[in-house]
Amino acid sequence: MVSINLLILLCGLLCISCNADSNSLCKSNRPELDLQSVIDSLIQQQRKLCTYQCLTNEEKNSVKALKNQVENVTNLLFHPPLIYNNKKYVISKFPYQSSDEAMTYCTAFGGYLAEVNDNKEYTALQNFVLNTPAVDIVLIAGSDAIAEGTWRFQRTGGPVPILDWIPGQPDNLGEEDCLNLWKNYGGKMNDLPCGFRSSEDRFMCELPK
Ligand SMILES: [Ca+2]
Ligand SMILES: [Ca+2]
Repeated sequence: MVSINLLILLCGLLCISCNADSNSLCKSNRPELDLQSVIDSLIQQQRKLCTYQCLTNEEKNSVKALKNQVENVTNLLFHPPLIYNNKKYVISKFPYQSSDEAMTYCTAFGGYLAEVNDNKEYTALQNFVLNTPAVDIVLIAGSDAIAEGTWRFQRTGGPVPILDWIPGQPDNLGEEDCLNLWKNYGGKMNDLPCGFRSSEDRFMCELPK
């Protein structure tokens, strides 16, 4: 921060000397520096640094308290998390009324319904479901509501790259357009209704670590 201040001061002095003598080296053939914008950008950077470094102890304690509160609420609503690949995955301790409602919960915690992007992540999430007690069916991201049989992530619209169905699934029984991992079947995939199905069903969020 001290060095930024020094640089700002030097820039300021250079500006003054340029204005005082128009024939000085400032008016040479060298391309002109837009000193004002350099200064503006330095001041802006200094402000950014300040948003963290210039907090008072009282403010830092408020931030800490708020983080603790979020953690306490998270622990109330979700089973202990899985940390994988710089992400945090959590399974709800309560059912969902719809996949939209589940997504709203995930969004409220800064994330989204867990999206399986590759085989390693799939294996990690399967094991997470298998190792989490009192959980059987767990909703994750993926829907074929728009075109039956074409599975896409609700958030991005991108295709679900890994589809590893339980034998006999997807059966679209009644109308099943949402994706879940089923512990009873090794944590493999099944289609199930996007609305409320059972008070035993849970959902999984993918959150920033
Ligand atoms: Ca379907
Ligand atoms: Ca099914």
